[in-house]
Amino acid sequence: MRLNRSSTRPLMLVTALMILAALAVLIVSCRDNAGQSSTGAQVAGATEDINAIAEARGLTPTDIANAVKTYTPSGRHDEYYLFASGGQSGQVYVIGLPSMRIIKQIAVFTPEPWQGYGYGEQGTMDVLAQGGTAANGNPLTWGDTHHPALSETGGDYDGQFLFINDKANARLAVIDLRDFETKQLVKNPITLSDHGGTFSTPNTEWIIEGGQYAMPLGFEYSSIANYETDYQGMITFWHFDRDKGRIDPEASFAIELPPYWQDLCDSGKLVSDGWVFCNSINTEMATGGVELGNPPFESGASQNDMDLMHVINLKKAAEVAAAGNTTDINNFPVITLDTAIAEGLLYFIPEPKSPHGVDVTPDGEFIVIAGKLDPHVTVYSFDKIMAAIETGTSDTDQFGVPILDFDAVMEAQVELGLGPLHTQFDNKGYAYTSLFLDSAVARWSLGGSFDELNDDPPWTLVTKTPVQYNIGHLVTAEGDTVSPDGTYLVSMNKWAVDRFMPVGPLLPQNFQLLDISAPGANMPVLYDLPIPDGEPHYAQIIKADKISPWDVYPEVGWNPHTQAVNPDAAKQGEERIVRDGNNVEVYMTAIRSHFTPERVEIREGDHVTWHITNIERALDATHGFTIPAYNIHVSIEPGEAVTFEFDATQNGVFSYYCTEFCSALHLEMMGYMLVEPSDSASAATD
Ligand code: K7E
Ligand code: CUA
Repeated sequence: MRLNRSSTRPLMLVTALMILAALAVLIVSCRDNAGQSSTGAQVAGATEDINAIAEARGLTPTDIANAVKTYTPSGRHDEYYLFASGGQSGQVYVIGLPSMRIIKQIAVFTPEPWQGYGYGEQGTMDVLAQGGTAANGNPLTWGDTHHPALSETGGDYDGQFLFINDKANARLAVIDLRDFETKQLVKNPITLSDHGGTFSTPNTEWIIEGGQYAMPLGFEYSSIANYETDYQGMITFWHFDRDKGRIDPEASFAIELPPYWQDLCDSGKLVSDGWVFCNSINTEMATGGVELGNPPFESGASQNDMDLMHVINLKKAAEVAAAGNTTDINNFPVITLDTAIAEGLLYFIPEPKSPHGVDVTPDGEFIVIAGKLDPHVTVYSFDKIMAAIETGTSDTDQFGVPILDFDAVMEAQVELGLGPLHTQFDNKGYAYTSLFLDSAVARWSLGGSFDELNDDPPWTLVTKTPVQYNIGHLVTAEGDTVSPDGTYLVSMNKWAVDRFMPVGPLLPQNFQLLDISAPGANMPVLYDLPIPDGEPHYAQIIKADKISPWDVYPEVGWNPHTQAVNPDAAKQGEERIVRDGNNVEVYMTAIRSHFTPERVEIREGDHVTWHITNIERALDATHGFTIPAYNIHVSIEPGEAVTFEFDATQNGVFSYYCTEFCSALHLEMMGYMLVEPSDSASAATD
């Protein structure tokens, strides 16, 4: 082998691969022969250096292959964006694949100082206020984010918007992917906890928010002794207005459901477009009370061999809601359970056993349920469900909801292992299911039109890859669309245990990247990424070229909350301080390396409205702004105009300054706010 160092780029790549192949052999032989390598003489000096590094670091040939699959040189961009829920952080993470580099955290339900989210800037204060207040009247300042959903066009991610739910408070958020900022929070008006959200219909007309723990809809008190009569489940369909980039609560509605605990949902697509599938747990309607001698929830809610998958005719339900055939609860239109039954909007299908995930295959034909207390996945056929609805059934639950015959609609059951939770898909006719108790990812083959895509017989377990440890969700590239990619899978593990250096009793979560590009039994783990900020649940992965965010805001004076120029924004050359009685308005601009004005003189007791426009047009020329002691911090990105308000309650001298190291003279980018004491102020007026 001859290495040509002046070769062209493709040649260099070939050379590099040859080096790696040689290296793999070399390391094995090094280990066998205690450093006496027979192939070592054949490769050039640089390669021996690599070999020495690998040796010193104890890297195996597999490690090196994995490194080459994920290593992303400085300056090179990733192939995919992964959007992950941030769990208890209430935020969303943005991660590049295959490098697994965390690129951004998007502030959603929780104030975030760097982005100036919830520290005075009016737009973000308004967004957080939309999320409602806590029981003590204070703002809610966290969320338990679970399931992000990218907007879709024709069943494919279109890269325009991202939605995510807050399970703790039954809220949704809308994030605009032009600037990766949260634009809207919506509080569910009839229930307190959600879990089955967010899921998008194939053209994002509807964002699905399923509930979780049954309660009296509308939050009114009722004794738990009245559980079966006064407590309800629900599913809410939020209408998304794509032109406005906002959920339109006026055009949204909910359906009342029995007080089972509805868990996850998925939207139909292609053949099943217009239908929605949600599973449920606790069809036993256990109400707990272990302290009174009752069975505890975890066993009380796990008695039945079958729970009930909810099959909902969304298309028809939307017509029923539009026709006004609803009841208002807290001024929100709700289709009652009786109406849902009478109009044929709701059917049940038995599903084993305390299931967790429900996932629709890319062709829309099959619905996969994973029962966490059953070692199988159960697959239902949409065709058969439609036929069974057509035939009709006399079987109902105690609330009168028709139950379809399990055998008539079940297509297949595949035994995978212990604790199956969630399922994703690829482009080779495989499905991937997380096995929580086995701590593994199972690859299994689909039937139907997917059968021809691989050599494995339909509906069979193909292989399992162990993951570290106790996987919850998994996500494949473009995995919820009509055309998944089949390149990468990320295993979202609940426990890290020994994977990272110790950091005390609270350990990070562990995201693991798997290469699923080869068929059959080959499905290696490539990389571990610790997540230090909450327990993410679900994520979605989209091709990088589908996302085209703005470099800088389109025009100077931009208001990100209206996505338009704010006519009242401070303008260069028109900076000023205007007083009207006790109201003071400050019009300020920011550019490297000064604020104009640099002195703001006001009086104690003034109400201050302060506008700042970043008049920069250069990429990444962000300025931050803080007034110490007033808990004000804003981030002003190029072109952005921000406004914040406060009462000048504390007199004294306040040095405001830029908080982003923006230039060599960044430390000089400051000014003084002088707040004259009120007694001397009145003295001055006299
Ligand atoms: Cu954690 Cu989707 Cu909320 Cu399963 S859910 S793990
Ligand atoms: Cu602007 Cu530092």
